[in-house]
Amino acid sequence: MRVLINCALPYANSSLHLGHIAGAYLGGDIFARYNRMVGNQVLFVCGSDEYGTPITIRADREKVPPKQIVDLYHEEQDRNFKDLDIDFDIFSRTTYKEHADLVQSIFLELMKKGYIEEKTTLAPYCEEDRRFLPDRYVTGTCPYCGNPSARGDQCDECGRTLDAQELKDPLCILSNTTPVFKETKHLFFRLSLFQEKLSQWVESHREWRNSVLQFSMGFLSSGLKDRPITRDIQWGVPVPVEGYGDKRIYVWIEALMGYISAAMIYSKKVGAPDYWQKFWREEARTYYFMGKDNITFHSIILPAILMALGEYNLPDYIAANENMNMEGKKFSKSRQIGLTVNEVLRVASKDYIRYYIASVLPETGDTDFSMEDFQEKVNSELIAKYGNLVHRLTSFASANALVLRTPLQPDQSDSALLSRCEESLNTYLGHLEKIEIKKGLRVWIDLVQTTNAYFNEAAPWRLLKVDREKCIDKLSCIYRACQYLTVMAYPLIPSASNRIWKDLQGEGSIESSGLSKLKASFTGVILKRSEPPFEKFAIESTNPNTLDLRVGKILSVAEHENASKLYLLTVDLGERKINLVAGLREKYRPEDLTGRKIVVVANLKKAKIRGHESQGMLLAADDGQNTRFLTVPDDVPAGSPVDIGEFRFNGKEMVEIDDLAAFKLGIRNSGEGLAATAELEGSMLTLNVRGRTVYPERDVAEGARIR
Ligand code: B3M
Ligand code: ZN
Repeated sequence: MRVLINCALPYANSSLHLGHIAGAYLGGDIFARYNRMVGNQVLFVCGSDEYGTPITIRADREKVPPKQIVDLYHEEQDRNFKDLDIDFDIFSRTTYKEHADLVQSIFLELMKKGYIEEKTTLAPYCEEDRRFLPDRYVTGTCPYCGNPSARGDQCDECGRTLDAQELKDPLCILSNTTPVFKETKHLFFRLSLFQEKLSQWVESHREWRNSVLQFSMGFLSSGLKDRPITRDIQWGVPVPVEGYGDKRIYVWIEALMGYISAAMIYSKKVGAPDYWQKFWREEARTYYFMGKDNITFHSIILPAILMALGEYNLPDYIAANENMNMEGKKFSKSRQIGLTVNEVLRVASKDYIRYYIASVLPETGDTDFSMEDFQEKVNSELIAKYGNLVHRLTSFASANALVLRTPLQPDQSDSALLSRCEESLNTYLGHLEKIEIKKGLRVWIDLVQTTNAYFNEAAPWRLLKVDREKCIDKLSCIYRACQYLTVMAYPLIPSASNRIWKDLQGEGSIESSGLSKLKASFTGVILKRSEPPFEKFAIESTNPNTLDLRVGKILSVAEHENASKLYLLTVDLGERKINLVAGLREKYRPEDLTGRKIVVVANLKKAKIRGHESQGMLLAADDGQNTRFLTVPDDVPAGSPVDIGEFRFNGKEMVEIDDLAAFKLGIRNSGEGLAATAELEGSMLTLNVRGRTVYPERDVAEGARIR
C-alpha cells in the first residue's frame, strides 16, 4: 500500500520547541517508520512555511529582511529534525521557485473553474502607517470567546478563524492605533459552494479523532463563508492576476499547496518526476499530522481546494494532537516557558527524548512534560526494564558460551512466551496503524515486563548446571522475545533499537527486514558480551543561568524628589513596562538616557529605594572613575533575552541582589572591542543577544565591574 504522510509545515520564524515535536512531528515520524517497517511505500513530507505575516512581523521587529529570518530558521529546524531522527523524505521550503510556480498554476486553475471571485471589501487600514493591514497585524477581542488578544486571522483561545472586521476594539500592532476600515479589492475563494459536499465528507469520517470531528463540524455548522485569499503584503507568492501587484496570495492557502510542491520537488530530486502522482492521484492513504490549531485548515479548507481542483486525493486521516504542556504551563516563546529542541539535546539523547515524548503524546487530551518524570520514565522503563533485559541476555549467554537456536523442546511456559510475543506484536501494530502510539508503547512495556518475569522464573543460572540444553532453550526464548521487543521499539527509538539489533546479531536494518526475521528460525547465534545498551540518565548540569537579563528601552527619566543621586526610570521590556530606581544622576543627563537601550535584571527581588519601588536593576560598568550603562545595537528589540555565553535564562523566578556577585560581571576586551562578561561554571562568557555582544555605552577601563 502507498501511504502519504504530511506534517504541518512549521513557520520558519523561531526555534522549534518540544511542544511542536509532541504536537506534530514525532507522531508523524513514528507512523512513517511503522509503515515502512510493515512494507508500505511511504512518502513522508514536510517543509518550512516561509511567507506571510508570521515571518514579516518577526522581521519588522528585528529590522532585518524576511529572507534572513527564514534562512536562519529553516536551517536550524532542518538540523533539529535530523538530530531527533525525524526523517522526512524531504524538508522543503515554500520559498522554492517550484512551489511558487505550482501555487500560481493552481490559483489560475481555480479561477478558470470559477472558484475565485473578486470582491470589494472593507479592510483594516492604518492611517498612521498609511497601509492596509494584513489580518495578523490587527489584534482585538474575540467576538466568540472574549479572548482580549485574538488576532485578525484567528483566535488561539477558542481556535476559530476570524476576519479582522469581527474583532472588537481592533488595534494595529505596528502603531497601536485603531485602524479604519476602507474599501479595497480582494480575490475570494468560494468556500460557501462546498458546504454540502464537505459536510457529507466530514460525516463520512466517523473514525476521526473526536477533537477533529468537533472542530470540523462546528466550523461547518456556523456556515461556510467565502474567504479572501489575497493579502496586503509584499512577502509572499505573487498573485498571477492583473491589478494585484501590491498583494500576495494568502500564506495559508499557499502553504497547504506546499505538501504537493514538496512531493513534486522530491520526485524530481530522485529522478522520477511523476512519482508524486502515485501518492496524490493514484490509490494511496493520506495522513496529516499537526497541532489542534491547524485542524480546520486541513479538514475544511484543504479538502475544499482539492475538491475544486478534482483529481487529487483528499485527506484520509487528520492526526491532530492536543497540547503537551511544560511542568504544567503552556509552552510560550515570549515568556520563555518550555524547552527548545536545542536545549533538550544538550542534556538528553534523542532516544530518551523520543521515548519520553512518545509516552506523553497529547493524542486525546493535554499532557505534561516534566523533567522529573522524564528522568524517571527513561530510567525505570527504558533502561531498567528493556536495556537491562537485553544486557542480562547477552552477558549470560556470552559468559557461558551458550549457542542459541530456535528452541528444540519448548515447554508450556516457553510456548506461552512465544505466542505472547506474537500477540503483543499484532496488538502493537494495530495500535500504530490507528496512530494510537501511547497505547502501542504500553503494549511494548508490558511485553518487556513479561519477558523479565519469564527470565527470573526460568532461572537459567540454575538450569545451566543440571540441564544445559534446556537452559539454551530458555535463553533462546528470551533471545526471541528481545528480537520482538527491539523490532517493536524501532519506530519509537530508531537509533537505539538498530544498535541493539546489532548486539542481537541481527543483520540488515530493522526497517527493511526486522519483521521477517521474527518469523525465521535461527541457529548458531553467539552473542558477544556487550556494554549495557543505555547509559543511566541524569540531568545533572542543569543550566546555572538564573539571571533574567533583558534588553529594555528607557521610556522616561524623572528625578527623585529628594535623593540627589537617583533617577526614576520607566523602561519598556517588550511585553511589559517596569519602573527602576537608578543611581545615574551624577553621571548622565535625562536626555542622554531617554530612548536608549539598556540591559536589565528583570527577575531581581523588588526593592523599595528611598520610597520608590524598583522592579529590577539596570546594569552599568564602573571603573572607579567612569560609570557607563550597558547597551546593545539599537535594532535589538526591547524585551530580547540576553544570554550568558550559550546559557539562556533558566527560568528561575527570582534572584536577590547578593546572588549577582557569583556571576562576577565585568568588562573585558574581546579583541573586537569592549564586552560585558560573566563567569559561569568556571569560564568567562560574553553577555549577548543571540550572538550579538552587550557592551558599555562608551569607553570604560577594562576590568571595570558591573553592578
Ligand atoms: N505554518 C501553522 C503552524 O506552524 C502553519 C502550518 C502550515 S501547514 C500547511 O502552526
Ligand atoms: Zn475566541
